[in-house]
Amino acid sequence: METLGCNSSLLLLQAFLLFLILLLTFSSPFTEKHVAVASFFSTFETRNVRVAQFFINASSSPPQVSSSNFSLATALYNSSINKFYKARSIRVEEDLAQARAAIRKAIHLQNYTSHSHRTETFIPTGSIYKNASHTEMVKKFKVWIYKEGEHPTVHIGPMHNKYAIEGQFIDEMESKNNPFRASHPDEAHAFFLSFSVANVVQYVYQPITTVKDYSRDRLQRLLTDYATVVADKYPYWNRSNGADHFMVSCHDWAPEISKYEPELFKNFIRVLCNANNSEGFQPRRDVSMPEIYLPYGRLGPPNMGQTPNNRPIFSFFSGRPNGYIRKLLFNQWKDRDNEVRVYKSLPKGYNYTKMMGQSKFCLCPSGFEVASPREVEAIYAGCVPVVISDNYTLPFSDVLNWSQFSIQIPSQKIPEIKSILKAIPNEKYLKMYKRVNRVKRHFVLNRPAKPFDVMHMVLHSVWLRRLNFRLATLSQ
Ligand SMILES: *[C@@H]1O[C@H](CO)[C@@H](O)[C@H](O)[C@H]1NC(C)=O
Ligand SMILES: *[C@@H]1O[C@H](CO)[C@@H](O)[C@H](O)[C@H]1NC(C)=O
Ligand SMILES: *[C@@H]1O[C@H](CO)[C@@H](O)[C@H](O)[C@H]1NC(C)=O
Ligand SMILES: *[C@@H]1O[C@H](CO)[C@@H](O)[C@H](O)[C@H]1NC(C)=O
Ligand SMILES: *[C@@H]1O[C@H](CO)[C@@H](O)[C@H](O)[C@H]1NC(C)=O
Ligand SMILES: *[C@@H]1O[C@H](CO)[C@@H](O)[C@H](O)[C@H]1NC(C)=O
Ligand SMILES: *[C@@H]1O[C@H](CO)[C@@H](O)[C@H](O)[C@H]1NC(C)=O
Ligand SMILES: *[C@@H]1O[C@H](CO)[C@@H](O)[C@H](O)[C@H]1NC(C)=O
Ligand SMILES: *[C@@H]1O[C@H](CO)[C@@H](O)[C@H](O)[C@H]1NC(C)=O
Ligand SMILES: CC(=O)N[C@H]1CO[C@H](CO)[C@@H](O)[C@@H]1O
Repeated sequence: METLGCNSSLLLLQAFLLFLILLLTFSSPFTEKHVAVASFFSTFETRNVRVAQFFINASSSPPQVSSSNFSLATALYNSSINKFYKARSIRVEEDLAQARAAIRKAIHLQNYTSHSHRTETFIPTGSIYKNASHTEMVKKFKVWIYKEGEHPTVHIGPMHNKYAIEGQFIDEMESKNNPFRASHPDEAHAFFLSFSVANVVQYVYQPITTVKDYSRDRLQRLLTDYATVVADKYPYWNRSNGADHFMVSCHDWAPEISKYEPELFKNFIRVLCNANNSEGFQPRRDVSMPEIYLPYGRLGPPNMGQTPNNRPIFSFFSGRPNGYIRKLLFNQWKDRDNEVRVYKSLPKGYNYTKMMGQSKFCLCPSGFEVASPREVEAIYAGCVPVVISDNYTLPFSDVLNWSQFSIQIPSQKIPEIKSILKAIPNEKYLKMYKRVNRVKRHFVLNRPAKPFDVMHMVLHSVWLRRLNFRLATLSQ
């Protein structure tokens, strides 16, 4: 599972530098010099206005800053100590300005490769992709990891089972060889709080004896303390109001982490598996990350995907009836239909991974939370994911157009699953099947990380959000 058809030369960072900016649907967005940031990724406009309003020349966006907004910027200018911070920020902003310019230029020229003869290089063009720039990220992006705090709640997380991506990401970031790691915070474009929600729950919340012990306050206070410590000790949090700071968590409780101090965390980027829009997930600020189930000692399941005409099962699901969506699914489909095969547990002798590899469509209903490892399992198995959820922001949807390689069905349409899937012409299914195989690389976990894999995709989502605003110091 470590490599998916990438040969090792491809993995060289150098090759990656040649990668293009790709995107496909570029319209030419960069018309005005100063407002360029705001229009850069137009999906983030609201955030610009709210967060970064004094950071950019916002003459073309409606100014709507809350009353606390200007005080920090003004304080930075007026304090002589902060002149140093200003100089540092200018350097960081110059880097980012160059990256934006390079992206604009590539889009303008429609030139997505630096060396067009390097044909082995993966070029993410085509309708699956929306817009992104990995090239500039790999060249420039530097992340500072705060060193404060101790194991097991900080700097380490779960490496296996359903929250594995949380610990794997932390471990990758903390690794000495991580090329994105800044050697000094002054050169960083973003700041990582290497805090593990899953580990807090595992180590701080023991023993759980009464319902009261589930209360989220301890978790919320720990993160608040951590953020307060780094904001007191260093200038970086205040410089951006937390907008260039992020954390990563796959735990079910993570969406609630910032509720204790909403003001402190209002710009903070939360990279979450549980990207439930009804639970405070904000697609323009936060990042949706896939949940990946990792057994011990493996970076993913074996590849058992069959060719399209070797898939006798039309659609398939097996799992526990957790959460309201699966209850609806079971009521409607369990043991009812040979083409919508829904199991609570597989009969003896059936192999889950193998069955996914033999299915055309894999149902991926939300469980106790919106995210489920099934999207990724389906993609690994070359099975078109059928995402059954409400208010779920799918992973990397800034960049990947999920409609091209998956079917999305809201819970009210569960009774129509069969008719929806049956209405898909075989030609269209074959296209989706191919695209599933093309996007697979973005969901594969490699250690160390490799170009365009899931780790790079997570970082890239943070990079896009960081490109989208400027620090105060450059605007005057
Ligand atoms: C990026 O995608 C958004 C939404 O699809 C689009 O509105 C915007 O123009 C695109 N920007 C670039 C740089 O292609
Ligand atoms: C901000 O934009 C306006 C209108 O585009 C322009 O007149 C003004 O010079 C810009 N200010 C700065 C500081 O660039
Ligand atoms: C510094 O503060 C004074 C008043 O406190 C204000 O008039 C001035 O505009 C501030 N300077 C900057 C650069 O913000
Ligand atoms: C794209 O840019 C690279 C480097 O700037 C250049 O070598 C190459 O010729 C360009 N390709 C096209 C098609 O313009
Ligand atoms: C950042 O702001 C907080 C709240 O205003 C303040 O307590 C803290 O001292 C500031 N940090 C620095 C480094 O000035
Ligand atoms: C959540 O999904 C339901 C059902 O699709 C929809 O009615 C509701 O408006 C959504 N809520 C939000 C906040 O998006
Ligand atoms: C399914 O079969 C594969 C290949 O033989 C094996 O690696 C995997 O562990 C099996 N899965 C289960 C759930 O038994
Ligand atoms: C998403 O959040 C809403 C609001 O908290 C909740 O009612 C809903 O059950 C959540 N969705 C899932 C699948 O857990
Ligand atoms: C995504 O794909 C769908 C289905 O093919 C298409 O209708 C839609 O316009 C695409 N969205 C973007 C932003 O490219
Ligand atoms: C101090 C300050 O300038 N606050 C501004 C923040 O944003 C609000 C809403 O737009 C303005 O009315 C305030 O003047």
